[in-house]
Amino acid sequence: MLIKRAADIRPSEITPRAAWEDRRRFLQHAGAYALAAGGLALPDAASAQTQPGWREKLPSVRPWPQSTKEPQNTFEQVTSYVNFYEFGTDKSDPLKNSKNFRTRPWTLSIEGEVRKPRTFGIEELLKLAPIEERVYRLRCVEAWSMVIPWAGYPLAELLKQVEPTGNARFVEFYTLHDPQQMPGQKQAVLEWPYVEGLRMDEAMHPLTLLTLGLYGELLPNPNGAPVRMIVPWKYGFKSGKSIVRIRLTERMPVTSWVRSAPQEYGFYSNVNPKVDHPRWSQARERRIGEFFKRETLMFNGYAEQVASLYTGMDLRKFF
Ligand SMILES: Nc1nc2c(c(=O)[nH]1)N[C@H]1C(S)=C(S)[C@@H](COP(=O)(O)O)O[C@H]1N2
Ligand SMILES: [Mo]
Repeated sequence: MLIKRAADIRPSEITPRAAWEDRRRFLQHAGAYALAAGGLALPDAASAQTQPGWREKLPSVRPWPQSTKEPQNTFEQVTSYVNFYEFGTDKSDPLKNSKNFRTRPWTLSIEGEVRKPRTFGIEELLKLAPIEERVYRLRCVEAWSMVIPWAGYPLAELLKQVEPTGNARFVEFYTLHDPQQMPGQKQAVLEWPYVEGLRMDEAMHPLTLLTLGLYGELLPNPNGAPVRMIVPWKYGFKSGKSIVRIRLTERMPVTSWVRSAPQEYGFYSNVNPKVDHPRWSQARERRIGEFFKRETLMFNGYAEQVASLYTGMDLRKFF
């Protein structure tokens, strides 16, 4: 690896601007990077995705009555306008660079403060509880949003299988670490693997979705196949992709974004139009496909369901 931890990487790699700077550095060091990045130059965007799981129907999906009725973003938008830094920092990178990502076999282990630590195969996960299609809003901290028909079941269904102990106060989610398959991990954009976390009550909340599908099909690779989190009232980065390990802990996890830029990203990261990001406003957002910006709603529109989790907490302090 040529570039271990570039000192000039700006704190917020999550911003489009940072991604642009990244690209500029890429051009400046094109020769060196070409060697270092190796697998980044994968097949072009136009070529069809052929890996197993691409556009494969989920056997049975029942509608979820509380889905938002807002117009949905298209499959093409959801799979091509993507943040998944393991496959590159441009929105369009993951679609092309994840083409050969292998999601079978796949296991998810659950450990830490549980009475029955266990490893689940992906086939087991697909059968563990009835899969619902839940149309949720997803709002990125970069101030864009989409409406997406995810498929899955509450994470609580999985966690109750392993019997959390009384010491379990937080849940940590680990993305796969495999630089051979995930070329973005050859660059120190973040510390790998990607780690996210929730407080136990957030993890057990019925809106918190263990996500296995999208548009009635198995989760596409750019969106975190074969299993990811979706936490609809928090900024998108809380919803880790391609998860292989879940750990229940007594202490608050240090998440990837908190580690890389603690002054910009907090552990909670609830969508909150009143708490600006240090470098830009969070008051409004652009729905992908729309021209005019719309106002961002408290807790991304899920206040009625989740506000009580935070009673008595100063959400400017615990951002
Ligand atoms: N492992 C991993 N998970 C991740 C990310 C990432 O780069 N790596 N990006 C996050 C961000 S910033 C967002 S907005 C959402 C985007 O999910 P989507 O691309 O499926 O819409 O994934 C989140 N989960
Ligand atoms: Mo994001």
